Amino acid sequence: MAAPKSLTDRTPPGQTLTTKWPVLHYSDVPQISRTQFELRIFGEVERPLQLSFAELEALPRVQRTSDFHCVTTWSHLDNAWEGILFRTLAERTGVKSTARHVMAHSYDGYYTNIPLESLMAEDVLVAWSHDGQPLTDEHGGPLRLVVPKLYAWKSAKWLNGLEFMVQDRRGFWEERGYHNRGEPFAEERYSYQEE
Ligand SMILES: Nc1nc2c(c(=O)[nH]1)N[C@H]1C(S)=C(S)[C@@H](COP(=O)(O)O)O[C@H]1N2
Ligand SMILES: [Mo]
Repeated sequence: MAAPKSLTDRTPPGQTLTTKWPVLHYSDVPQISRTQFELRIFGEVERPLQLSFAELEALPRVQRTSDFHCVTTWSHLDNAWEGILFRTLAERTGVKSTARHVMAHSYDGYYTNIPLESLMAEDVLVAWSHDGQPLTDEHGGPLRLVVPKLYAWKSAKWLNGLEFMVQDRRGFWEERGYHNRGEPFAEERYSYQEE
């Protein structure tokens, strides 16, 4: 078995570890109950879906532990998430072969773009629980996206839409000077670094 990675190896360049879990977002915290909640899956798909929270919970659930890196330089390691693999949702909706990108949409009006390929990884999920507790409102409850291998601004809180796209479009922070891809270990922080 491979030796476990050291904390140093798990900390991307320019990041500092924190044991607290900071709360960070742009606008006010939307208060969405599980009964109000709805996830729309649309765009370049065979069967657009509109899932209630109960319908989501009925899908095969998974647990994944992963690290979280915010571009403002804090990292929070070993987050235990529970939810549904993005890949499971992609299979249910039937992604058209022309789709290459996804825009995640949130209840607060936030949106962020991610390459479809990055979302199909085994560690990407839509999560409703963190460290054994239901996600709090401030951390994105009822449901958030978790994309551990990209900076945390791609992990949309208060998720309510997944839009599959042929052409890429930039999200909220990607339009405001942040990198279109955002890989922490490559330190892809700002759009001026894009080739
Ligand atoms: N809907 C929404 N999701 C969002 C944001 C936001 O402003 N709105 N901020 C992002 C940023 S910059 C970070 S670092 C993480 C922070 O997640 P946390 O507050 O749970 O630590 O959420 C991301 N997801
Ligand atoms: Mo962030």
